[in-house]
Amino acid sequence: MTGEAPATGAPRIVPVDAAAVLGRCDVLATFTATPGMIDRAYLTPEHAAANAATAGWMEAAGMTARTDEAGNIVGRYAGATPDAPTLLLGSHLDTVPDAGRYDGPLGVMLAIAVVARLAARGERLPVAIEVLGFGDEEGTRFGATLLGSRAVAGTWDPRWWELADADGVSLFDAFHAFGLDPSRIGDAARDPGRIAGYLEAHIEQGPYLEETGRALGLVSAIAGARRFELTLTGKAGHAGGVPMERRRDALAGAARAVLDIERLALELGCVATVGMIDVEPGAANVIPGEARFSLDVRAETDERRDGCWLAIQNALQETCRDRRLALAIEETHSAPAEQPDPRLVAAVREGISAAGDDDPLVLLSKAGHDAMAIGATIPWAMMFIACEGGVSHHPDEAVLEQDVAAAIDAFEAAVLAAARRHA
Ligand code: HGY
Ligand code: MN
Ligand code: MN
Repeated sequence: MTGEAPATGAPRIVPVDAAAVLGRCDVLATFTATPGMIDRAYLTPEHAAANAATAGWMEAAGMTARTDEAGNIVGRYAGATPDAPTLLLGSHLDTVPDAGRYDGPLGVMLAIAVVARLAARGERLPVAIEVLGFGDEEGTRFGATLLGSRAVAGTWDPRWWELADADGVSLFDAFHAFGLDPSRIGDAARDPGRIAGYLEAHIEQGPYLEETGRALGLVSAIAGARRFELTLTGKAGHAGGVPMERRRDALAGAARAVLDIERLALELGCVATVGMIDVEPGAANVIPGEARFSLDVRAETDERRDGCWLAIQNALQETCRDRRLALAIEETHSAPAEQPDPRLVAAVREGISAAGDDDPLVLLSKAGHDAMAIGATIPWAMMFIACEGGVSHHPDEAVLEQDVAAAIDAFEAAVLAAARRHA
């Protein structure tokens, strides 16, 4: 690693401490579509505001900042030589509705804090560093998830252009409205041969680090998720006139399906969630003719997940037979379970050890992350930070400042270790 006096007249780079990292997550929380809650979706004005604020923090850390062809914000800190490969760091800036303020943004702010430390001491590494603030990890606007990181991984699917949001705006039109050119999406893809790897820091979104008194943890794998839109169709009718035994009530069928899904997930060691449901025609005095609901199924292995999905399908067909309903299935997302790169895991382990934990907890992530999309073409590893009560996807999401301070130290050491190993 070389030291390099900052050019005369260049602004002095100031390191960023845990309090500043948390303060920046608070600033990002103000960029929301819905006053009173954190709600920031892909390619929206609040996404643009988050990108702009993040670009400012990237530049203050000695990086150049740009918006890439998929709407991700990218900060670059050059390496010791112009032909140095690039180490990617990052996480996402979008949120679920009524989100917490750390799921995603904390990882981006930690990465910027690490670069600010390097720049403050004029240190250049054998790798360039790029910090990525991905625009669409949650997938809440268009249904497909990980769009920003999939563009960077080079796995963009042109069928996504027809995806539309709740207002009928297509992804294609949303790109134009955000100032992006859909025809250039391929330029967001990185050449894996020029990339040293990808490291992501993220809150655990589970209870185990806090329960074992640890600040940081290692990710052993990311569970693969499959998501569906399921539609049960019966027959709408008069809430008074139709005898109970003659009804084909789609919502009653969906209610049985939700409980079957919960039971099968518990029996088969998976996680399965019905997060959304819509009923047609949706009147108090009309028997529901149609119930449309989401299903998210995950497990440690794709085999176990797919076995659970098969069992759920069988239960749904039985309900349809019993209640004279019809079932339609649309798969809206599928991502395989992903394993990290052992060399980068060793670098993260070294980083956590530098922060004082020589025997870090190793955890399966049942939450999805951008790393699973990046992992299609680029080696990756992740570091978890404890979050209070494991709470996430909820405004009560919280972290301890001391854990964030440990995370900055650990992530900096992990970056240095990854750079050294790559060299
Ligand atoms: O759904 C997930 O696991 C992630 O938070 N998008
Ligand atoms: Mn996340
Ligand atoms: Mn999330």
